[in-house]
Amino acid sequence: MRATQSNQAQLKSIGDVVKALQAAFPDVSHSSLRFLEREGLARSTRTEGGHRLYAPADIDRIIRIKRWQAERLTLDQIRERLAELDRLPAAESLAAEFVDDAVSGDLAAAGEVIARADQVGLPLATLFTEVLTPALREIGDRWEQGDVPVAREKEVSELSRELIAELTRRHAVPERQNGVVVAACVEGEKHELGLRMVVGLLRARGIRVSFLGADVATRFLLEAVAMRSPAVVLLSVKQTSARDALEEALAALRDLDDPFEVIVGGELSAIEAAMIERYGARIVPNDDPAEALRLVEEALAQRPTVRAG
Ligand code: B12
Repeated sequence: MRATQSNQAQLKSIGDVVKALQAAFPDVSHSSLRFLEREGLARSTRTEGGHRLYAPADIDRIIRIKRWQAERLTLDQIRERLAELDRLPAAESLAAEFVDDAVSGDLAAAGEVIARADQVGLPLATLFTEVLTPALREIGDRWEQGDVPVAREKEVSELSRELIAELTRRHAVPERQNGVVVAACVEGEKHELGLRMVVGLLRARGIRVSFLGADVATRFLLEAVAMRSPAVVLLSVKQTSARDALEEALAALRDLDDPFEVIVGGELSAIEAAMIERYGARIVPNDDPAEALRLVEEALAQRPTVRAG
């Protein structure tokens, strides 16, 4: 398959993929990736000159294969699991199944939808952004219309928090030593599931994250920055009412004059883009967690040494 111009920016060369994966999977090499492709397991696209390029989904697939190899699955067993993955219902059907189970109160079944999809290798980013996120938004809409009681919405939020934490732990790979990310929801912002997903994706790439969770007062954010000397600070803001807290945090971070990058995500970030940029911070295209991963990787690559533990 040839690489199109639109997805070119996200593509990595075979050398970059080997470098990125070697800490977690020391046996990954140019020849092992070519071997997996000859076996019909790994996928890549090609440049005009015939060089292999890997999209994020291709890299997720390789990680999945390497995990299964580490669990001693044979190539045939891996082939079977990958075929199961290809047969998995579309993300939107999985989201609908999750919503139905969750709204009817069968939280175990809702959790199973996610666990099963994860087990056959649906990429973490897809599980997060194409299954759980739309499912939670749908539940929020139904709650707003009075179709879902508050107590049920709270149960489902808590289940989702547990699922995201579990998936994050399961997919985490050994940490690279090239910088830390501090991640927090601004003061008053209790919606933390989106940022949790971003943290999960970063840890799945071996990026070290100090995650402070929901509703973090600016003084504690500054404390974390002093403690960790991060290369990147990630902030999340969803509710309109948290706007002033965001501005306070951005002003305080700018005053530190430290060489870290500030990246803001969450639903309010696009609306407040002008204010955010005034403080020298940036927003993430489409508020997309996978894009955040790319921006963080870029920032870490520019600042390769760890300054503090
Ligand atoms: C779950 C939920 C809660 C849970 C949160 C639990 C938790 N641990 O996070 C609880 C019960 C605590 C809650 C409380 C409230 N909620 Co609420 N909640 C929701 C709900 C149903 C889902 C939110 C969610 O988790 N979505 C899933 C996540 C994964 O998606 P996301 O937040 O959209 O994030 C995505 C992106 O924004 C991005 N992202 C997020 N952060 C970051 C950061 C970076 C760096 C990047 C790159 C990307 C990124 O990643 C995600 C994937 O794409 C929404 C409904 C909706 N339409 O969103 C209402 C909703 C957000 N809540 C709302 C309200 C009003 C409230 C309350 C005020 C209700 C009340 N009266 O008490 C309180 C406020 C609490 C507070 N002080 O913050 C409103 C917000 C209106 C507004 N825009 O201001 C909504 C939209 C419901 C509605 N339709 O009215 N809520």
